[in-house]
Amino acid sequence: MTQSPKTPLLDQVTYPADLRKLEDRDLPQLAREVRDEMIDAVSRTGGHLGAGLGVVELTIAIHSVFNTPDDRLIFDVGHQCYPHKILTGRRDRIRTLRQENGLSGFTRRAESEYDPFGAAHSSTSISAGLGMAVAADIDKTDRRVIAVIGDGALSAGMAYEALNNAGALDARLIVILNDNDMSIAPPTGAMSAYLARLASGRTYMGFRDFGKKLTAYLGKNVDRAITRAVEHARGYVTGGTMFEEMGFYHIGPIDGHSFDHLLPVLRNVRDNANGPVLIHVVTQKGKGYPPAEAAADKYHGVNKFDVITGAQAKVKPNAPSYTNVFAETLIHEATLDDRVVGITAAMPTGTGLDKFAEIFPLRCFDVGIAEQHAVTFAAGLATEGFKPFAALYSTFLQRAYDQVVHDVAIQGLPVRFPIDRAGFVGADGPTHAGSFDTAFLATLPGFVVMAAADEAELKHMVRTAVAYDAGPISFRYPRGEGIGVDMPERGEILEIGKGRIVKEGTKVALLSFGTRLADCLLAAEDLDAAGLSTTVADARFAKPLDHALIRQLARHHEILITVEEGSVGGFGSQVMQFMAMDGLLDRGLKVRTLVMPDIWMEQAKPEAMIAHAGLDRAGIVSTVFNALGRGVAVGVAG
Ligand SMILES: Cc1ncc(C[n+]2csc(CCOP(=O)(O)OP(=O)(O)O)c2C)c(N)n1
Repeated sequence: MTQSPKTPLLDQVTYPADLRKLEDRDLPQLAREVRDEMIDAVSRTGGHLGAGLGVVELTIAIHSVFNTPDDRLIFDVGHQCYPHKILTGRRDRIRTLRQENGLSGFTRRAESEYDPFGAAHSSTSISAGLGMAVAADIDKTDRRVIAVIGDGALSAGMAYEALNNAGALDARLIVILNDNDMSIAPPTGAMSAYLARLASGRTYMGFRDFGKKLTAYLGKNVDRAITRAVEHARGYVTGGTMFEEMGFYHIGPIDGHSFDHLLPVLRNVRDNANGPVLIHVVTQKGKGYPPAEAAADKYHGVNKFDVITGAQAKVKPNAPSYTNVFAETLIHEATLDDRVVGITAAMPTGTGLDKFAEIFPLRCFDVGIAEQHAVTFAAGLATEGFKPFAALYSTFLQRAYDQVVHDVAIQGLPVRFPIDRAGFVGADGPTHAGSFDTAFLATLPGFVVMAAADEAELKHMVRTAVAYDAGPISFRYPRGEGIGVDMPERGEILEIGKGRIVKEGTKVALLSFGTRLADCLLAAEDLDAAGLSTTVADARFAKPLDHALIRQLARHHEILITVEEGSVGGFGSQVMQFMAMDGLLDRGLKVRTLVMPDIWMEQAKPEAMIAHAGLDRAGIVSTVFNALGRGVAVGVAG
């Protein structure tokens, strides 16, 4: 955060074309200004800080050397794209990041022509880039395609599928491996050790050999600057690296914070490379902001913070978070049952399994960003009588669907799926919303699918999952804190497929699946007050459904409303299917299924998203009134 005495350059740069007018020697100053701008913006909005700070020089260098947006620049995950947004016409909106109606926290095609590919889930950039490179080839355009991917994202299988394919196609694709030796947590696995070895200097070759190889490969025009840069970075890695074996020309490691290193290498690759090239760039996550550099997580994701001290705003919780309740309950159950093991795919803190790992280091596995592998790995453990808890966010479980179907469900293996971040997640927007898990799991024969209505229910469900060994079982719970209910000493083992009536009435039945139960109870107060006696039930299970409960609600009420924070095709659809086949719809019962709307809802506060979806107290009440042909009573549903 050094203050520059010179006149600000950033004010002269709205688009990369402006940046290309600057001299190379101006770029370090521009980098300082972009960093300051980004730190100030994120201090107000919260968001991903460390990753963006680490790629300021790299982002500037790419835009200065390549002709974006005609040349395609793809950021893997996209959480490091804030400097890119500042430099591509979005600086004036950078303080709206992740807010309702503001800029997305990730790259988004709809937002800018400088974002040729949207992301948020990791490890997609090489595949997408390869598609674009092949398209350019077929179209005979001279376009370059650059994919920037982190060392953490390189732990996912999809990245290797793409590398393998790119090598075979000999496509003109430039992959920049942004190696900061960090995922969200420290990276795990043999690949990260391999990259560290490459970067450690032991396998470096002299610059003369690099020059010779480069000349042979690129054919022409290897200037002294590049050999100097490479010498300075201690060079080109000896032949036979994994990337070379896969058909890539491999350059690096080079210093990703030095324009002297970056610019000549990028220019030479731009002008001369005809096949796939991988440039290994070493950067520091959180670079240039001391509190981030010093933090264990390099300020991967932050709340609003004080720029001077780096202290993040802390919201005092009223109740424990669902993630904590899950982790603590699992730890408790695991002390009583030594077959319980935990699995996370690069999200130890986010899932709470970091706490589990502290107590049971040998029974907890961080497999890297590898959800597919996580699920089949869990299946393997289950075949040997272990009780694996594959703790994934709803949105990331999507990636492992075939593994869930083929490796777990068809074989009836008792893998436990704690599904965190179920429902709306707020600032991360549609890529991270936990919308579809109930729909895609409840269709699978033999699966047990649960949702916790509150934190005490979550405790019951963890214990139920430990005890249930007859096949796969899942339980979903949202981001954030619980509602402050009394917590039992230990969870109960729930009867599989049995819901519960929480409040009895006679006219309206609200059947909730998950944490919308609290709003159903509030809605019931309003409905009772309006003379509509209301029953509220917590289904607990979307599969197997509680047929007796549904029959009872259907037969003894005028109207039945299902409520869930999930997509169509989930709980409500399962209930409708059952009622249709059971003849419960034949006698004039009014039914409504409240689900998330059929749109990709942009980021906003979760409460606003729930209200917009009509899944809050007011939405439930007005659904009942509309169904009964009554106007919404003033002062009741507001
Ligand atoms: C499929 C998937 N799983 C998990 C995540 C959560 N996630 C976001 S960023 C990240 C770490 C990425 O590490 P790396 O690629 O090295 O980038 P860095 O943040 O270090 O720049 C993870 C695990 C994700 N985005 N996508």
